[in-house]
Amino acid sequence: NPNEPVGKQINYTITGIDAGAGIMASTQNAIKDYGLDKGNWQLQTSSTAAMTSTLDKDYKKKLPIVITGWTPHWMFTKYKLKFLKDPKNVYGKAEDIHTITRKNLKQDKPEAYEMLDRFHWTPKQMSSVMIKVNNGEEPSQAAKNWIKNNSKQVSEWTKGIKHVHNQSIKMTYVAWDSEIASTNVVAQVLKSLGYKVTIQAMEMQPMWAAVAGNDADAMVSAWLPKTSAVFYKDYRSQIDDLGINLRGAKVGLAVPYYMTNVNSIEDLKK
Ligand code: PBE
Repeated sequence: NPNEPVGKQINYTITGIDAGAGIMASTQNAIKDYGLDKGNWQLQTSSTAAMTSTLDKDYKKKLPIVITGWTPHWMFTKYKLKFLKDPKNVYGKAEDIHTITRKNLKQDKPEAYEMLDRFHWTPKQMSSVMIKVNNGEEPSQAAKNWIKNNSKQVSEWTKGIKHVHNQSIKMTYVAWDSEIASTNVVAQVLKSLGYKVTIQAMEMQPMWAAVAGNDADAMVSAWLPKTSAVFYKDYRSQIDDLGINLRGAKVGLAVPYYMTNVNSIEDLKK
């Protein structure tokens, strides 16, 4: 019934993604901090694929839905969505994505370290790879194509770095669309320097633990300062933070544009 409060219409449910994601922990905090738990709001765990498929279904019927949203992601290209205002700043204003390596990578594989240290791109560039993959292109192929079309920028990441022989490098990532895009691009560039590159998808906690424990060399998937904060804090002394590879990401709760009466997380209490 469209005349009922939005919470009632959607069973007081926020449609989320995989349990390990930082955005899920932040959303649990939001539910508490905004007192939504008192209104029986709950966060539904699923996966990005399940969340976007529910969004697709509801969007076509212009039904209300509240999702865990972030950019860069094609959900904001494919659908007209808005972030809900977050006056308590639970999700933070903007996020950056950092490159993290194991300790001693600089000594052991200085060429890879240097390239990883130089790697940086924009939300728009990351989105363009994500959209190709969402349209069915193989991630490695989408990465190769992107590199071909951005050869000038990519050459800045490798300029003067000497090629290696018989060296391997292992990257870990979580299979979120954004990290599939960035990890595949970096893997292809490391390949062009002569490395045998393995990329291994895992959950967020094991990904951090692998790099901290020297089981993996690097990852480019640390959303900070808020989204991966728990892991960053736990592993800070066991990893190297090479700094920002993408500036201006964002995380929060999002709704479709047609939910004109819902503009702030506070509005969910009505
Ligand atoms: N995300 C995408 C991740 C980081 C990348 C926002 C879903 C998260 O930890 O929430």
